[in-house]
Amino acid sequence: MSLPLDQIKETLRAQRIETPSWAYANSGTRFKVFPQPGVPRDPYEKIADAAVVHRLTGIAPTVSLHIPWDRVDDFTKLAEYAQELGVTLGAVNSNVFQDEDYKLGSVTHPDPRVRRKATDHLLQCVDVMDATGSRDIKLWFSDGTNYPGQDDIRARQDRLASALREVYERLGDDQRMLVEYKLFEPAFYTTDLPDWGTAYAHCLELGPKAQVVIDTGHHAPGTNIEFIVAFLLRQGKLGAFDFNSRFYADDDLMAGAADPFQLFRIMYEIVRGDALDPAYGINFMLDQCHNIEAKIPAIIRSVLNIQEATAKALLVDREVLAAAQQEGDVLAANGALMDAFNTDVRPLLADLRTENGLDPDPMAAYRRSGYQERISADRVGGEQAGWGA
Ligand code: PSV
Ligand code: MN
Repeated sequence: MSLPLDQIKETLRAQRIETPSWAYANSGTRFKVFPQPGVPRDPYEKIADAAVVHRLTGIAPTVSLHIPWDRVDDFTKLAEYAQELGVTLGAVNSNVFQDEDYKLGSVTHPDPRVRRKATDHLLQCVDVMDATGSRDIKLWFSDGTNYPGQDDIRARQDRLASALREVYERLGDDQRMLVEYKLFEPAFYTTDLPDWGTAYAHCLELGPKAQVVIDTGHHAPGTNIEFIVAFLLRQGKLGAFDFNSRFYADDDLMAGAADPFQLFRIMYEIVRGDALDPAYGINFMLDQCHNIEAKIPAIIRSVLNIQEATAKALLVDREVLAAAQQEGDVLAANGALMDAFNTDVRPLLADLRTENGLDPDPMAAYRRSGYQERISADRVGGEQAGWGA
C-alpha cells in the first residue's frame, strides 16, 4: 500500500520551495539578453513578484537573494517589506564572479589581496544574513583554470579551504553554509569545486554547519543525481538543492521541463530519506533563468513540476517495492516506481489547492489575474534588473 491519501496531502501541504530573486529579472545567454516588459527594477519589485508566485502556489514562501544584485541600503527594511507581502527572505547567494579582480579566481586567486577581497565579500554576506534573518549562505565559485600549468591545483585547494574556514567561523549558531559545486564553466580545464565529492570533503572538514548543495544542472551528462542525493542524505550532508533543467550544460531551464522522470527519481530519494519536511533542513531552491519565456508563469510552472514529482514520489508503494527488492524481482521493483511515476497527480493537486483556498490551476489564475499587464504598464522608467544589476 502506498501512504494514505490524507497523509500524502498533509506532506504536500508542508512542502516548501524557495524561488530565486534573479529568475524574476532579465537574463539571457552570452549572446543576447532579450528584455521583457514588466521585469522588476529593484529587489523590492522582485520580492513582489515572488509573493505572487507564493500566493498562487501556496508553497513558495521564501526568496533567495544574490549579493550585490540585490543590495539595498537597509536589508531589515527589505525583510519587513517581504513579510508584509507574505514571504520571507531566504538564502543569501554570494557573488565573487563578476569583478575584474576575479579573472584568475576569487578565494583561490594566487594574489592574497584578491583572496582577501573575495573572503571579505563572503563575510559581508553573513552580515546581510544577520539583517534579513536568513539561515543559509550559498557559496558558488567560478574559480578554476583554463590551461594546464596555469596555477597550482593543490595550492588552490588550500586557499579554498582557508577562506571557507574563515566564513564558517563567522557563522552564527543557527546559520549554515551551503557549498555548491559545478563541473565546469567558466573555467574549462580545472574547477576548484567541480563535484559533490570535493564539496563533501570540504564540508566534512569544516563541520556540521557546512552542507552540500546540489544544483541539478551542474553535472556531466548522464550523471546519476539521485545516487548523490541518497549518498549525501545518508551522510547527513545534503543541505539544499538548486533545481533547474538541462539538456546540454548549465541550461537553467524550468525544473522538470527536460527530464521529469529524473526529478521524480530525485524526489523519491528525498521521500525515502524522510527529508521532505522543512524541519529536516533541506532548502529546496530553484536556480533558473527565463530567457525566452515569461518569467513569473515559468517560475509557477517550475514550482508545480516539483510538486507533481513529489506527489508521484509519495505515491510509490514502498511495501511492494521493498518486497520486490528483497526477492530480487527486478521487474516488479522497477514496476513499483513506474506505476507511481505514470500516475496523473494533477487532479489530486488541484483538489489539494481547492481545499487550501487556492485556485486549482495556478497557471490559469495567473493569466486571469491581470498582474502581468499591470506590471508591464507600471514598471516603466528606471532600469530593469538583470545580470550584474
Ligand atoms: C552558478 O552557475 C549558479 O548555479 C550559482 O548558484 C550562482 O549563484 C547562480 O548560478 C546564479 O548565477
Ligand atoms: Mn546554482
